[in-house]
This record gives sequence, structure tokens and C-alpha cells, in this order.
Amino acid sequence: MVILFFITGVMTTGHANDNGVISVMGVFEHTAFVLALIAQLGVVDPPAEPANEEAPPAPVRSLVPFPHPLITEVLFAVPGSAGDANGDGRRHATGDEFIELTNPHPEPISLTGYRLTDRHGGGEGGFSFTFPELMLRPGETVVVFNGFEQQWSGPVGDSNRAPPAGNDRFHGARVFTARASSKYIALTNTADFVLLSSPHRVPIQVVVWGQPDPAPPADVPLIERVTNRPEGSVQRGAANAPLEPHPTIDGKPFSPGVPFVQPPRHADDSPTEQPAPKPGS
Ligand SMILES: [Ca+2]
Ligand SMILES: [Ca+2]
Repeated sequence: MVILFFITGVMTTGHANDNGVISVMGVFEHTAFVLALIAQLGVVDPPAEPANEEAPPAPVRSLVPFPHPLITEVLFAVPGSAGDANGDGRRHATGDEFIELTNPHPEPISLTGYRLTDRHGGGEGGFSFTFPELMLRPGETVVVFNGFEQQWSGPVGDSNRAPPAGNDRFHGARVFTARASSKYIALTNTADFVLLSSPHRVPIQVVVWGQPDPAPPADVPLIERVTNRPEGSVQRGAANAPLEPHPTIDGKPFSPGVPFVQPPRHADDSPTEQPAPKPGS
């Protein structure tokens, strides 16, 4: 089409001199105009059909829509041995419980006002934690410990104030304590849930184990049921992977601060040389 336009243009706008010869300058000027037009268009030929202006968006890997954070790990049953999840040198059956969340989106999100509750729904004696003002960068992770009778190293925040920086002892994650004031404020090992609600108290995500009473709300967009005998935490192996017992992923009981644990490569995963078949076999 453009080439046809060019030829037509030369024929109609080229200047002929007195001898009937097309002016060279006229052709050059017109050629320059057409080349500039082609350069602006970026294409030689226009598409046969109009371009689809509503191209489908890139696939979203997150299990929760923007701008919500994603629960990536819950330690509700602290192992009897090697259960010191907060690393203060002392295992505590409730104080070492934690919930880990991350920003799975390519844009920053605000955690301000998001709330974590157990089956008591934030009532008296129940576990409840509301995030203070905090922006999370893409991929940035937070860990909320129960915190009862726990000691801390490095920056640690609470529901009143976020820590000023990530904590190197937890892979740079922002660490919080819910400051549980009693050992009875805890997640029940056999049956309970952790509900994430938005600042407007809209349920976003719930992780359930056993048959808690009361049951979790039915209108939660993302309901994940996990075993109540994980022998450690429940954790994701990848951004869009389900929560599963941490030990089955990589043999470790928990990983506060690491949002997505990749399974380790086993020696027998690598290709091995097969022995040559014996002659006659
Ligand atoms: Ca501890
Ligand atoms: Ca983790």
C-alpha cells in the first residue's frame, strides 16, 4: 500500500521541466517524505486486520489478587524438639508460632490495617494481629510471631509500629511480635484456622486445619485446608504452589522469612551413567 502510494505520489506530484523530464529534486523531496512516513509508521505494510487493543494481560501467578498479601507459611504446631523458630535459644509451644506473608505482586502494596485472626475472630483470648503502617516492596516478606515469652535480636515491630528495617536473622524479612500475653492465646494444634482480612474487614484468605469450631467463614475467596499433623510448619514450595508440610518440601521444620521454598536437588535427581549391559544379557 505504501509503495503504491509512493509511486502514485511520484506520478502526481513530480515536477516536469520544460523538456518533460520529472524534476530530480521533486522526486528526492517526495522520497524523503515517504521514508519519513514509513519510519513513523514503523511498518511497511499495514496489518490486514485492526490490531486488538485489548490484548490479554500477562498471566498472574499470585493466588490472591492485587493489592493483597499472600500467606506463605504458618507454624501452628511447634515441634517438640528443634522448635525454636524465632531463634532466641528457647523453644516455646506457643511463643514460637508464626505466620509469614509476602507481597507476590510486581508493585508495592500497603499492609496497613490488614488483620490476622484465629477461630475466635479477634475476640477475647483469641489470637489477633493488625498490621501498623507499612509498605511492602515486591517480594518483600513479613513474619508475625506469637511472641509470648520470646527474646529478640535485630529490628522487631508490633501492631503499633513496623520495624524500621528487615531482620538479617530472618533473611531480611520484616519481623513482628503479636505480644501474646498468655500461653492460652495461641493457634490450636488439632483444629483452628488463620484468617487474613483486609483493612475493611473483607476476608481474603484462610488456612484451615482439622475441624475448628466455629468453622471458618464460607465466603473467603481463598480457602486452603492443610493437615493438622505437619510436624513443622505448612509452607509453599513456589508462588502458586499449595501449602504443604515443610518437612516434605526440604526436610526442614520451618523457614521464617523465606516465602517460597524450592525443594532441594537430590543426588539421585541428576542423570547418572547407566552401566553397560553385560554381553549376552
Ligand atoms: Ca523461641
Ligand atoms: Ca517460609
